Amino acid sequence: MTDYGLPADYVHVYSGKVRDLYRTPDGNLLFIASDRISAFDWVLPTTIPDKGRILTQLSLWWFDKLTDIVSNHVITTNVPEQVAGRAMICRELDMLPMECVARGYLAGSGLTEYQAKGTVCGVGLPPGLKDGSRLPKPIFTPATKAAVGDHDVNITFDEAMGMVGQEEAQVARRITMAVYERAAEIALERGLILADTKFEFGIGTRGAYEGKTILADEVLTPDSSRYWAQDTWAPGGAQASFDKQYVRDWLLNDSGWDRHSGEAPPSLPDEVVERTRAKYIEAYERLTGKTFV
Ligand code: Q0N
Repeated sequence: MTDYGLPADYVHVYSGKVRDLYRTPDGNLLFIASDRISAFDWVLPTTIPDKGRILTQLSLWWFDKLTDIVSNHVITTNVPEQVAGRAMICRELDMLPMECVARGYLAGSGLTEYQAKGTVCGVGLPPGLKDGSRLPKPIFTPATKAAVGDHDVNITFDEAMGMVGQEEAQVARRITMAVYERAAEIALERGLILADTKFEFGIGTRGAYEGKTILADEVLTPDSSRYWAQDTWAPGGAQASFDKQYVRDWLLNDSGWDRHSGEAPPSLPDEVVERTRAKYIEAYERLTGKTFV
């Protein structure tokens, strides 16, 4: 958790690998995107300048593209000056205890399960798919949230129903797939494949939001999604990560760090930081068509 020098009446409630949550004086949540970056399940000792602002602005742009499909938790971006541009004041929701993932392509934990069992989250897939293959149609692949440092665990739709109830699981699946299809179409118009993406939902507790399923967290950022450049996409091996490829390549090939040693990773050289920052900005600018300032 970073010390943002917030006013004393903002109380820290949670920090993930890259995000920090505070309670505001009027009982809402201040959701802050830090400049921290993770790789190989570690938070790296180096930050990426402007990353929090880039991802917050991208997430807000996406929320606005989705309001006809689902309401979101954002109340205002009028936040304390210390976190201007990188934070949102959000409604407090009763969060669903699962991650809602949509996949249109095979990669990551989806690929791993497919290679072992021919399924992803219990959904049967045709034989012959490769790392990076497009799926016959996009699938809903929920996962349980793991504690910081642990991987999320894929679950079946039946298990999701057991956790949140049949009605809520169906609503979350319907919204997840509708948002994925909308976002993938927009991304492709900009030359980007949205291979998969992860959402968090909560249930509204008061007023017009009471009982409604609301989109929370940050959405459709390179941290919550796999974006691939369409012009270099080639199934049959891992695709270049749009944002973290320089970080992973340097850590694996040039840093001397052994990721299986249990040792924390080293700090990143300036060139890797700058190239990584440029990829986050490129994602923002390609998707939104706006210049990042
Ligand atoms: C909330 N988290 C952590 C990944 C893990 N609008 C909300 N209302 C109530 N609680 C939360 C939100 C939001 N967003 C989310 N903890 C509380 C789970 N996430 C946080 C982001 O990083």
